[in-house]
Amino acid sequence: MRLLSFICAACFIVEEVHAWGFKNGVLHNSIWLEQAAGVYHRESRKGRYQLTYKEAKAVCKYEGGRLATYKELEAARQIGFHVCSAGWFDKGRVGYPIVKAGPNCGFGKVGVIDYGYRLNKSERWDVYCYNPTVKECGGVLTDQQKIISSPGYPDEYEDEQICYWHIRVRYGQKVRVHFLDFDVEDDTDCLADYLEIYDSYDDLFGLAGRFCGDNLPEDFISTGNVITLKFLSDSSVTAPGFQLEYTALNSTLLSQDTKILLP
Ligand SMILES: [Ca+2]
Repeated sequence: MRLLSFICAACFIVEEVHAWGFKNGVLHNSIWLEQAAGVYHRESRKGRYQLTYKEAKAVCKYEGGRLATYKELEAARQIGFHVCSAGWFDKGRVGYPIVKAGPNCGFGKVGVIDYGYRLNKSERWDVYCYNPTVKECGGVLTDQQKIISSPGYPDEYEDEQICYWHIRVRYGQKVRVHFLDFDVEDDTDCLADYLEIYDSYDDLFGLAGRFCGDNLPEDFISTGNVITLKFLSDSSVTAPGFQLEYTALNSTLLSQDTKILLP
């Protein structure tokens, strides 16, 4: 009987492993990783496919990393890193990691879809960076709706973090940010730790608010289809951080209302 129980338990484990393992060479997993094994994807703050090779290198360096090598990209892919955007990687090569074959991405293939070494380094693509110590935060988000948390949430974030989330929804839509939880080191003028919202795709223009403390900020609605969130923590005192949800709003109804109001 004990043996039978053991066998059944073993069957169960095999099934579990199977559900999350490779099936026909494809990682059977419904959640694709946004970063893995120190590799992550970035696009220009101007949008998709805007980086020359030189600019791509600068993006990785700015965050303390460097361009990923083919081997690093493939190692990340093997544990679930899946991105449908071609980017520069080491030595002027361009490609992207595909875990699950699909009709709209990767020509139905699985693997690092490799465009090879580009002769023209002025071509514009995204980039794949490598930084094994990178804090898990930030990224380029194009989903219609998503919950974003400070790194480690609901545990306290660490000192000296900087995260940028570039959010881009469809042209003609707006982005609504709704705060679910907020507790960031309190400080006059929020100069120590803060979350900033920019009504633009970078942190140069359109600062819409800087937040710290434990008051839940009000909802924010963008004027266009892009926003940037910047979270920064200084070298001492941490807190549980924040959680917020952004949603893409169709502004069609809104503009129809506006038209009615116009003379
Ligand atoms: Ca702090």
